[in-house]
Amino acid sequence: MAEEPTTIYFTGTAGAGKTTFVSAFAKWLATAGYDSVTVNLDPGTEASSFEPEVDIRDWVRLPEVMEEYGLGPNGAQVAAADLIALKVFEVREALEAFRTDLVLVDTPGQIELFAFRESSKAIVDALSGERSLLAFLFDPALAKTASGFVSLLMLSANVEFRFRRPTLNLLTKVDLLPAGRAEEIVGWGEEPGRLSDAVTLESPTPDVQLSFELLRAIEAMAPLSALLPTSAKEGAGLEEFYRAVQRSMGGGEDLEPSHAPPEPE
Ligand SMILES: Nc1nc2c(ncn2[C@@H]2O[C@H](COP(=O)(O)OP(=O)(O)O)[C@@H](O)[C@H]2O)c(=O)[nH]1
Ligand SMILES: [Mg+2]
Repeated sequence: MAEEPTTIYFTGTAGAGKTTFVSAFAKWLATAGYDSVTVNLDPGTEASSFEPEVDIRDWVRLPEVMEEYGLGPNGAQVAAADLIALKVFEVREALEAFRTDLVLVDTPGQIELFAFRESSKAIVDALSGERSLLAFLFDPALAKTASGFVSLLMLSANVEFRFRRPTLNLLTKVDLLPAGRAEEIVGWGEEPGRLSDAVTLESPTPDVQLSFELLRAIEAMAPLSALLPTSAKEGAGLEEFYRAVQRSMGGGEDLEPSHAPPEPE
């Protein structure tokens, strides 16, 4: 077991599939013999199928924030994002009760509450050290068009830039895409030329120049990282994601379970 666990923050637009993916990935890890601890940092989550080991709702609950501060749901989300930062040491203490190699952190549904608030950087720094990375989830509802894909790439680069941590890009819910579509989208990430062609095809107007400039900026900012196709519903891409995490943390392709079944005597 490593001294410091690897912490993965799952981020992406609302409904991209963060909570579902964290839940499915934790189950896959357990089945494959790896241990992990799940942390929910979304005070508004209502997913009942997912029972995280550490839950921010033990300290900050959206309905209570709404009532206490006289706020509507949106205002309460923003207030809660900062209240969470005040509870980060409680979260860390709760986490320290677990000995694990891998911590999976589900972040608030609305990405701006995580990506664009100073408090989130404080949370990430308090909860994890060098061995931490981000998983940015591409919702196929947006990623299926070339312009939507470019927008998500920008957002992913933005998150990486803000948190200064390695960022793995995942395409979620591929079970919802018609045959061949996931491959096409993944291809856009592999070859910017194909993406440029798709952008032009989609809107052959003068505005397309802007998209090209954006594309060039993305290419210059960071090499396009491969987009990993996944489906939490069908369990697709979970092992590949685990391998990508290992590689990203310099652990090579070592897939030895930390808790192999005991040898018979
Ligand atoms: N078909 C399908 N639906 C999914 C998958 N992952 C998530 N969903 C659905 O997408 C919606 C949003 O998922 P959720 O995990 O709550 O997204 P979050 O806001 O990013 O946490 C829910 O209705 C999920 O059931 C998947 O792999 N396949
Ligand atoms: Mg969620």
